[in-house]
Formats: sequence, structure tokens, C-alpha cells
Amino acid sequence: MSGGGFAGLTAATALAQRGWKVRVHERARELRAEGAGIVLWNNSLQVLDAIGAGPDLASRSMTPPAYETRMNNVIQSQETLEGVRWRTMTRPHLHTTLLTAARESGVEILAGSEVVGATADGVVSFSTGETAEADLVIGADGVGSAVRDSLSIPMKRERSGDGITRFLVPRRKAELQALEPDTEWDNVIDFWNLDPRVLRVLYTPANDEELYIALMSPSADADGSRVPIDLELWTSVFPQLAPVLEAAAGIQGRYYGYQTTRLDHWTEGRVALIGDSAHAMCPALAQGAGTAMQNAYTLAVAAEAAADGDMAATLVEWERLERPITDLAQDRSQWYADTREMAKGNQFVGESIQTALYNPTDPHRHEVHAS
Ligand code: FAD
Ligand code: 5PR
Repeated sequence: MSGGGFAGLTAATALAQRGWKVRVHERARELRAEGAGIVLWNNSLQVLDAIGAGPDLASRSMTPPAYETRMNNVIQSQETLEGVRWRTMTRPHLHTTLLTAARESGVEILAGSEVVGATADGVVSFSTGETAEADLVIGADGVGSAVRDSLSIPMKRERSGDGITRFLVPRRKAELQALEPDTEWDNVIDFWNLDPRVLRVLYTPANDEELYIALMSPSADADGSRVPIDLELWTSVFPQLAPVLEAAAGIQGRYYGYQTTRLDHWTEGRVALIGDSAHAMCPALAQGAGTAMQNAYTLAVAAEAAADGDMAATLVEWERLERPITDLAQDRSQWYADTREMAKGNQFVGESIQTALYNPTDPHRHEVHAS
């Protein structure tokens, strides 16, 4: 396994639980999650339950009462998402939860171990010059995947004009309530401003103490995309968020441009790619990590069945079955990024909620039901 992020740790755990001997090579010297907060939906929450990590995750995450969308501070919708499982949390909490599950399942994790490539017949090479051989090699090494690049799989990269800077800050709920008493500050609130200037704050409570805020602006807007943030600019547009914007201004931050990457194929012989190495996507539907964990889990289940058969053919079949729902999440998220249609609210309907509702642990999920 190359990469100890959300995809790699999920696949490693699910494989170890099926009797595989799994070794994860993580380039970073420290095992920890970068970034701020995250939203997970039914598809990945089912996977966390299936690997036994559900209670640990639930201990420090929440389901806000509604997903609210505002345009120029006018409420467009408050979606209560009845019947849809979703939770918000910090990235460090999700990462620690997965790390614990991996270790408890007997996964060996090597930090400070960089993979430089792999071959279709399962030979992995490392930056130290050493090599290792495996029945199954998984490239879970993110959007800059060395495993993917070493296999020369044709890839298309689509960049968007917008991007985002993310922060974890204290909730400061009492101060926010004092500024705007009628607001439900436990909601996710997507504050859009399109006119006269495109600036957006996605406000996401992650637990009782921590708040995830994502500040979006076009990359062409130098002041909007500056880090540390231009506090005067942001508070002038979102005065009711002043206490938490002040906290964000004290953090360096990093601006991420939205991008989508699409591969010709996700597998090559004994090598499978999962997560951002196979399908990085815009964050609109909050499904990058969700689909990463979903594909990690379904890969482990498929590989178990292949243990003494033809691994290459098993992987091809896995991609055939699992790829369409991820393609849909990518296309839909890219469309939202291009059109900014999310600003209109009522976004989690139809195709936009399909990935969230998917259950990768249901053995009958690919059956076609005659009605
Ligand atoms: P990564 O998290 O990138 O992990 C890859 C790992 O591999 C890293 O630990 C890295 O150090 C390691 N690595 C890299 N190269 C090597 C190498 N050569 N050798 C060994 N190890 C290596 N998704 C959601 O589901 N919900 C959200 O709310 C959400 N919000 C987002 C907001 C923003 C602004 C962005 C940019 C993304 C968001 N995502 C979200 C997407 C999500 O962050 C990613 O899809 C997810 O982190 C992908 O996981 P991964 O394990 O594939 O890759
Ligand atoms: N949803 C989430 C998110 O983190 C972002 C977006 C949507 C949970 C950005 O970070 O559209 O940019 C988005």
C-alpha cells in the first residue's frame, strides 16, 4: 500500500480484517491528517461501520440540524436531509479513527517510507532503492500519485477558476449568537456572495468545540485568495462571522485550487488505484474522501474473492462495477464548481444525493430490480 491517508488506511484495515498481511508505506514522517474539517455521508459511514470504526468516529462528530444555504445573506434553503445519514468532523479525528482501526486489525504502518513506483506484476520500489513484491499493490498516494505516474496511465486534469482556504477554529457560538440571535449556529451554513464580488464562506460545525470554515474565492481575486486571509475584506462581506474569521486570520492557511482528475483506467495488472490518485474531485458534494473510502472497501471485498484466482481480472471487474457512481460524483461536483449553482440552495436532491445514499457494504447493490 502506498499512502496512509483516508483511502489507504481504509483499504488496509478492510484487507487485514480479511486475513491479508498488509503493509502501508507513508511518505510523511508523521502519521497525521492535513486540512481542517470534513463532511461524510452514508456511503462512507457504512464503510466505517463495517470496519468497526463507527463508534469511535461518532464520539467526536455531529449531524447538524440542517444544511442551510444563503445568498447575499438571504436564506435560500434549510435542508434537513431527512433519511440521509451524514456527519461532520475534523480531519484529524477521522484520521486517528482510521489509524486506530488499522492498528487494531494488525496492519503494519511504516512512516517516512516513500514509494517511487510499481509495476503491473506487483513489484514496488522505494526512494531508498529497495523493492518489495506483493500479490496486490494499492496506490492510495493522493492526487500526485507516484504509483499512478509510474504506470503511465493516461490522465486528464481539469482545473477550475475557484479555490478555497480551510481552517479549524473554536466554535465561539455565544459570540456568534450575540451578533445574530435568530440564526441556528449548529447548522452547516453555506454563505454565498456572488454580486458584486464572488466570495463564499462554508460554515461547518465539526463538534461541540471546533468549527470548520472554508473560504472560497476565484484564484484570479488576489485579495480574496490571499493567505493569511485579508481579515478586513472577509469581515466586511460577512460581519456576522467576525469572531471566527478573526481566529482564522491568525492561522497561515493554504489556498487550494479546485481540480478534477480522470484516468483512462484505475487498475494495471496487480495494481489498483484508489482515492485522489484515481479520481480527485471538486469538493462541492463533499465526496472526495467518501468515494475514496467506498472504493477502498469494495476493493478489499473484491480482492478477498480473488485471493487464489486472477487478480488482474478481478480488479478490472471491480472498476467496471464501482466506477460509475464515482464518475457521477466527479461530474456533478465539477458542474457545481463551474456553475456555482450551489448558491441557489436545495442542492441535495436527485443526482446530487445519489452517491451519498450508496451503500458499498450491500452485497446486492449492483442488482437490477425489475419493477
Ligand atoms: P490523501 O488524503 O491525499 O492521502 C494520500 C497519502 O499518501 C498522504 O498521507 C501522503 O502523504 C501519502 N503519499 C503521497 N505520496 C506518497 C508516496 N510517493 N509514497 C508514500 N506515501 C505517499 N472529501 C469529502 O469526502 N468530504 C469533504 O467535506 C471534503 N472536503 C474537501 C475540501 C477541500 C478544499 C478539498 C481540497 C478536498 C476535500 N475533500 C473532501 C476531498 C478529500 O480531502 C480527498 O478526496 C481525500 O483526502 C483523498 O484521500 P486519499 O487517501 O486518496 O488521499
Ligand atoms: N462542501 C464541503 C467543502 O468542504 C467544500 C465545498 C463543499 C464540505 C469546500 O471545502 O463546494 O467548496 C465546496
